[in-house]
Amino acid sequence: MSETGEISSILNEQRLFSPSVGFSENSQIGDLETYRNIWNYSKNDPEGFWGRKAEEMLDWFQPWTKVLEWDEPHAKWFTGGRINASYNCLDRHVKSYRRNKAAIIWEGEPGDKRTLTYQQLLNEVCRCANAMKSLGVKKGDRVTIYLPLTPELSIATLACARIGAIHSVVFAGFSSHALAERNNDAESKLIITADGGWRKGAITPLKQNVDECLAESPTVENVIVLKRTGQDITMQPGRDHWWHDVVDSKSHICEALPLDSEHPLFLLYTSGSTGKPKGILHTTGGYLLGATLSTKFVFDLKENDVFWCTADVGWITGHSYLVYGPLSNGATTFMYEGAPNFPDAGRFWKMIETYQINTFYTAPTAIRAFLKAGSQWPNSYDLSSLRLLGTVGEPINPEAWMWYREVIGGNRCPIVDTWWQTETGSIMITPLPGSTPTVPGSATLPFFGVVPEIVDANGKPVPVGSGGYLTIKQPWPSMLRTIHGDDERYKRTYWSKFPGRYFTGDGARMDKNGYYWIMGRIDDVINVSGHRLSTMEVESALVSHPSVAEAAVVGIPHEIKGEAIVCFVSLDSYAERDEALEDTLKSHVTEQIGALARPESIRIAETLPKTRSGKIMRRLLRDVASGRDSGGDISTLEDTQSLESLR
Ligand code: 7RM
Repeated sequence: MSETGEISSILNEQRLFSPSVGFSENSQIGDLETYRNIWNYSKNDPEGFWGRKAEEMLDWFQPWTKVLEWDEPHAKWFTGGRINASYNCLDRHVKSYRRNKAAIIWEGEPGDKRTLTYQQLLNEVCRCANAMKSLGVKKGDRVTIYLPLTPELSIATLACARIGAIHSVVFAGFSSHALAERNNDAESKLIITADGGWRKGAITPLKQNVDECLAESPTVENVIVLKRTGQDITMQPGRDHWWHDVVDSKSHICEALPLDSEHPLFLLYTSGSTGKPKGILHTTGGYLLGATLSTKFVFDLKENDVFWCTADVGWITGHSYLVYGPLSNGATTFMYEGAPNFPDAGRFWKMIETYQINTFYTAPTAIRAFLKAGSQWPNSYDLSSLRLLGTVGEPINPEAWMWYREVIGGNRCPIVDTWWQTETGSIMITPLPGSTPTVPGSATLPFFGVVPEIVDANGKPVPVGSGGYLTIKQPWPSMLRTIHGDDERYKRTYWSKFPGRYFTGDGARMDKNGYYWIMGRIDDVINVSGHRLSTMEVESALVSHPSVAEAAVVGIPHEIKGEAIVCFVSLDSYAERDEALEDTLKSHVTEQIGALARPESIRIAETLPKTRSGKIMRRLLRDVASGRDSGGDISTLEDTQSLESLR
């Protein structure tokens, strides 16, 4: 079986949670049959479906002539149409009853607070756009944005969109070298940054990083610097401009440019497993439609909701569900600058209580960290405003899912486990909260217009219940268009393994109810004695042991079995770290999964190496486990110390 690439699955989760009658009755898609009807229509007549949605949900300056031009693997959506993303996120709401509605409610890490109504946000975006124009930025130019999670981050993003400049947001946690690498690939003309940002009570020296980066980045002509932390920095006259000098003085009027639907909206860099980061290119009309439609239905958006997506705008999740999706829908989006555990592990819950947050969307790694910190933190705040919970970024283990449901959601809020990628632009596989019964650990069903299929190594669909490669059979509007400057890499990475299909790089299986179970990156699959096991399932078994907080599992070469399982675990704070623990955990995995999955070794670690967005970097752990030196790109690693101590 393994020659065809089938992946064995052992996870057998039976708990099923249906949305409450009250929730369903008040939701946009209130039953499974309605979902299925819409999905079938979107699958059978994608152009009809997407054309209708583009008309209903977005404002166009000029209608398109063709919904889709598909010349595999290159898609053009809504050709001939003219649109502006910033106009859709701002102007159209300002012309409506939403003019004085809060668009962004923000809290800084030190506790400072700001609220911007739609009108105020529009004014700021126009000023910023005028400032960029005065510095010579034109349609099609690239602008690097390297800002802390402040309202100015959204303002700068929307200002680029307004004048047709292409933004490349680089997460403020990246080093100067990582910034330079991205900046050079994009050949940005302008960098927008801040003196510093707050993180865990300390200052990240953003401007200093930019100065170092500029030594390696010849294309940059100007730098706009937001004063955030107030520490001393150097400003180079003629090149560096304070935000308050160059933006605040500008007119609050700047017409949104009518852009071709396929005009590039942004580049977002994502690290490949090896080699240099890929500049994922998204374009205007299709991306905006994906973000707008998914926000409305996946989060069952209500006019009065306060919607909180905890991601940074430096990641695709922040682009789609902190900025474009909520604002295009005219929603109120909450933003928080800093660390979840500053000054203590109650920070998030305190803000949920204060701002009466209704929808909370975060990552499994954060949920596991909260679980580890203890239920006493959320339990000391009133979380009853919450209506809906979401997760994204990694497979969520049932243990964490149940804690999230019980302790955060008070057994009342549906959980949407949303699967998607930087490349897909918007949510692809997800429950709809009013209609889809959920099972801990499953992302459940495809979103409208998404046609996934799980195949073996020969591209043949695998039977129900078997694991394989997750592919997408039809183009969708918010799909990436190419990799900036490297269309060959685009074709090779996503479209060559299975001709005619988009290859996600993830393993998955479908159960008898048609639910999808994402098994993690295909590179992370372990082959033990000819059985291909998903690392995620072994990790899930480990985390179900009371002593384990987090687990990462990798395969190392083994003479007999082909590969053997090595586990890295971090322990719960109260766990006893005795001699017997290794054996106990080995037996625990054997009990949960079977003798096949018995780990070769268990290594206790203080912390696990993660990307800055919280994904465990198994590639590095594989090197540690097999005693190799790590090559390749480690610019996304959060904490290089964790890797050192593991070695
Ligand atoms: C949105 C985002 C994409 C990769 C993807 C998966 C993993 C994301 C889930 C998930 C299981 C989920 N974009 N992933 N969501 N795995 N269940 N709900 O994270 O480009 O940064 O990462 O993340 O492996 O391919 S991303």
